[in-house]
Amino acid sequence: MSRILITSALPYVNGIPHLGHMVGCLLPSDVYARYQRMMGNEVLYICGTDEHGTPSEVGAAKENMPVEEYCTKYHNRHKAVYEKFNLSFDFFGRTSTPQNEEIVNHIFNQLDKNGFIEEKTIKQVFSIDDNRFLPDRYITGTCPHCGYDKARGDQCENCTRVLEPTELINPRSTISGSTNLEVRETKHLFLKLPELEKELSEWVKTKEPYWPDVAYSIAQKWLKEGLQERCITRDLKWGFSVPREGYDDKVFYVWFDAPIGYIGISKQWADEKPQERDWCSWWLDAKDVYYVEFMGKDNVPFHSISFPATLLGTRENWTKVDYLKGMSYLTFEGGKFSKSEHRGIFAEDAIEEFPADYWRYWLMSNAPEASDSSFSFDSFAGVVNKDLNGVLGNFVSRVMKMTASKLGEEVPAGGELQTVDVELIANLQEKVDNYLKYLKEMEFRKALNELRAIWVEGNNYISATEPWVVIKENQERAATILRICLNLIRIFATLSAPIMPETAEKIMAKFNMTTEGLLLKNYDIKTEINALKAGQKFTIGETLFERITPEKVEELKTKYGSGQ
Ligand code: B3M
Ligand code: ZN
Repeated sequence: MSRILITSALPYVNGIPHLGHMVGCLLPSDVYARYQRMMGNEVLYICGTDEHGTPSEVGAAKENMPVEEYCTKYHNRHKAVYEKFNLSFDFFGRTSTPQNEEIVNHIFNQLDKNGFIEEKTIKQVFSIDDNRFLPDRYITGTCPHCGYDKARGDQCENCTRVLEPTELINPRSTISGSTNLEVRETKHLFLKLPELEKELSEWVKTKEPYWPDVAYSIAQKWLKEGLQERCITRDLKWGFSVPREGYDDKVFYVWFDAPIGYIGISKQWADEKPQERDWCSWWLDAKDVYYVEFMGKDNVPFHSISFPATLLGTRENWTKVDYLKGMSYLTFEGGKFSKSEHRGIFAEDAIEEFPADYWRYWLMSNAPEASDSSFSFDSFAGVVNKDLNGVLGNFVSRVMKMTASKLGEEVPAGGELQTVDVELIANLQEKVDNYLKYLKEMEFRKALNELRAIWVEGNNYISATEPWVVIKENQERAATILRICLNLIRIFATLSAPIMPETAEKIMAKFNMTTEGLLLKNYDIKTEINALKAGQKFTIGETLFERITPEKVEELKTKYGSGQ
């Protein structure tokens, strides 16, 4: 058994998650965590809300609320909606906790002790009308690299470059819109990335065979351009205070404490049950831990460069990322999801419209891996109707109804296998091996293609063997076919469990069983095809998936701003 540490990028607490966030790191990490648990491995799967920084301050001010209260309100909203999507975090915590502060301070002190922190006087943009410095998102302007006119002071989300507020062209205050700005001098602390560049570069090189191209090439691009010193403090009130004299009006930069938050949240998890949970064994001198991070591509520089450099600079043996799954973006019909423009469907609404598994299946089938992908209600309805209702749902109900009406509501005994059955087993084994290989490699689209092909095998088998015809002359042979088909249903439930946990549970409930204890390790169709024995009762029960009608699609398009 191996130990697999999995983190999903920590969503900003102020952002209401939309489908793009769901598929950008949360869902793929959940599928992977479920897969690893079903492989019999020990998993620690961590996520939480990223709470510090300007977005929270700006959001709280807009809602006229103390920032702590604001963060709690939105943290709870995130938590609730992720539960509805069945994200199986071992713990969903927060970055603004005392546990995280303790680890942030420890890491900062280590970096300082080892000479990787430097104080510098720098020029910052000060807004005269707002009477404050404008760090990060408090300032908006045109990106000097790509010309995008809504680039923020810390990063351009269009070209993913990390920026300094003073680099922006035509800058304005995000708070007041004022352009009455001036540049003033102020002191800040910097992480001396150039001094860590050589060892970081060597460390990144060892990852070449393992990291996906998106991640490796972003890291390489940064290293090629040469690392700059990174400012790790900000002129803000909301954040962790900096243990240095003269820093009363400053806090740590959110991107300094957010990735450390993975560790802080693990400590929060352990503190709940200190006798059972040892966060240190996952994070310090943990030789047997394989660490996988999931994130959107704009987060890759922070996870492949600044965070590992921060950990390297402590001269302590912190667990660093082994595999970094950087995802591209999901667009809404080719454009952006936007709450303010009522464009696109957000997670809280999505889950009111359809069960989680409809979304989980569509999103994972269309995961933006090698390139961006686009959501549309036409595609969504098409996939639900064809794959879920038409292929999987139809197979389950057809087999159960046919068996019930011809032979009764239990698995029939039947007789020996024939050539066509043996061929089915061989075909399935090949597809299952591929499916599991793709899940292991986090090639989600390919995995989902294979899963669909596995369900199709079931439909092909029943069409080829025609048990409804055979039964007229040879009841035993028909019973064998239906016994195989009923076992296929259980196999489909097991294989689908990482992607569609609720559906897997519903299917197993038809046999009066649960998904507990189902494993994917050494998955052998020859054995699994005989798992349900003759006499095992089943109930047809409810349909697994409802068709989405063209009228419903039109209604959804109007409601969520398609074609705007
Ligand atoms: N909150 C950015 C984002 O949500 C940021 C990720 C932090 S991961 C440590 O895209
Ligand atoms: Zn740009």
